[in-house]
Amino acid sequence: MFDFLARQFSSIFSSFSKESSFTEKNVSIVIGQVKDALIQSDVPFEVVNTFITQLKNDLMGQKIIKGVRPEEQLMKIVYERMVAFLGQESAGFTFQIPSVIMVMGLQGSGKTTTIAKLAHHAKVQASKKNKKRSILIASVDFYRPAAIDQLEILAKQVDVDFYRASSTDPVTAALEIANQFKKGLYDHLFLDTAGRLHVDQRMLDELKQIEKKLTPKYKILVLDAMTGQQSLAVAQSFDKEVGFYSAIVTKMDSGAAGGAVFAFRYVLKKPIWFIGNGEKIDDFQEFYPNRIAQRMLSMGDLQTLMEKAELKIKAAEQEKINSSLVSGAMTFEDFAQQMDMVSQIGSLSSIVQYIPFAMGQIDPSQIQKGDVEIKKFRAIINSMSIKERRNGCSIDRSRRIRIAKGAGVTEADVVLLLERFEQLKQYAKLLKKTGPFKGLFR
Ligand SMILES: Nc1nc2c(ncn2[C@@H]2O[C@H](COP(=O)(O)OP(=O)(O)OP(=O)(O)O)[C@@H](O)[C@H]2O)c(=O)[nH]1
Ligand SMILES: [Mg+2]
Repeated sequence: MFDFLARQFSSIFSSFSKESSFTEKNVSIVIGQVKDALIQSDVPFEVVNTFITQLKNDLMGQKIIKGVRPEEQLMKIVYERMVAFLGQESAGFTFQIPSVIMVMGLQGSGKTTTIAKLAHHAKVQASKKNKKRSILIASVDFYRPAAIDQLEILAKQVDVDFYRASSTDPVTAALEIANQFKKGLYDHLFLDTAGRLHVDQRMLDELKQIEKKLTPKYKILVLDAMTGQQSLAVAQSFDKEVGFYSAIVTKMDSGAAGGAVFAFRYVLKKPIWFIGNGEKIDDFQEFYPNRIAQRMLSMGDLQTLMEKAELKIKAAEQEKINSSLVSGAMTFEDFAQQMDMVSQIGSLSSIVQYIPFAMGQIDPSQIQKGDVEIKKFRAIINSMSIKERRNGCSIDRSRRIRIAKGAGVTEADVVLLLERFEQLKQYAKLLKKTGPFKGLFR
C-alpha cells in the first residue's frame, strides 16, 4: 500500500532538487504532479482539489532556506500539510471501563478478524501497565452459519471469554449478550455484527435496534482498504443512519492504492484508529498520521542518516567519551574526539539536511557558524601542549596568546573554546544528575 504514491512523490521531490527558488511556475508544476499522483491513487476528485489548494497556499512565496536542499524543504511542506489532512494527532487511546464496543461493516470487510485483534490489543496494552482486562466477545451474526464458530475459535486463540446467545434473532440475542456482559462484570464487550454485501435499510435498522439493547460506548466501522472510494460512501451511509465513532481500515497489506485512507478524515471528520495489515492477530497497528504520511512520501532519509552514523561511529569510542564526561574528567582531547565524530558523519549542515523536520527550527547561519567553529576548535586543540590538552594546567593569558598564534586564530577564539568546554562540562554534570549520559548520537 502507498507504493505508488511513494514512488510518485519521490520523483516529484527529486526533480525539484535542481530548483533554486519557489516560483509560480515550479509550484504549479509540483501542484500538477501531486494532483495526478493523488487522483491515480483513487483519492476522490473534490478531496484532491481541496488538498492541492491548501498545498499551493503553503508553497507560494516560500523562500529556499540557505543550507537546506530545496527538495527537502518541499518535502517538509508537503509532509506537514499531509499530516494535518490525515488527522494531526494519533488517537493513542484506551477503551474506558466498562464499555461495549460494537463493530460494524460490510460483508467480508474484516469485522470478525478485527474483533479478535482489538481484544488482543486491549489485553496487551493493559498488561504493559501491569493491568488485566476481562473481555467478553460475542456475535449477533446469524446470517452466515459459520460466522459464530469463527469468532469462538478466535476467542480461544486470543484467550478471552466467548458467549453464544441461545436466540438466533439478532435483537433478542443482543439482550442476552447484554445480560451476560453485566453478570460477568467484564471490562469490555466486543460485539460482532452481521455484514451485507451492500448497505441496505434492513441492515441499518437492525443495527439500530441492537444498539438500543446494548448502548455501546464505541461504535466502530470496519472498512476494507481494497474497496477504495466505495468505502467512503459506505462510511457516509453508516454515519447518517447508525453513526459511528471511528474507523478501522483493514487489508492495508493489499496492493490497494490507499486513496480512501487519504480522504477518510477529510470526508468523514472522524479518526481512523487502527489499521489491519494482515490476517494474523498482531497484524494490527494504531493509526499514526505522521507515520502514514512518511510512508506516502517515502521519507527514508532519517533512516539513511542513522545508518550512516552507525557505520562511522564506533560505539566503544562513544562509550569512552560518555564515561569521561559523566565522571567529570573530560579533557580537551576528549572534546576534540567528540568533534571529530561530527566530522566523520559529515559537516553539521550535512547532518541537518537529513533531518527534514528540524529544518524550520534550526537557523542555517548558526549551523554554518558551527561548522567553522568546529574547524577552529580543532586547530586550537592541536596547537596545545599535551599537558594543556589533558587539563594538566590552567590556560592563562600567555598560553592563550601562544596557542592562538599556533592555530592561526585570534585570542578571542581561544577564549570562546575555553568557554564552550566549560559549558560542556557543566552540561555533563547536569546530565549526571538527571540521568545516564548514553547514546549521544542514538
Ligand atoms: N490480508 C488481510 N486479510 C485480512 C485482514 N483483515 C481480515 N482479513 C481477511 O479477510 C477475510 C474476511 O475477514 P472476516 O473477519 O471474516 O470479515 P467479516 O467482516 O467478519 O466477514 P463477514 O462476517 O462475512 O461479514 C478473512 O479471510 C480474513 O482473514 C487484513 O488486515 N489483511
Ligand atoms: Mg464476520
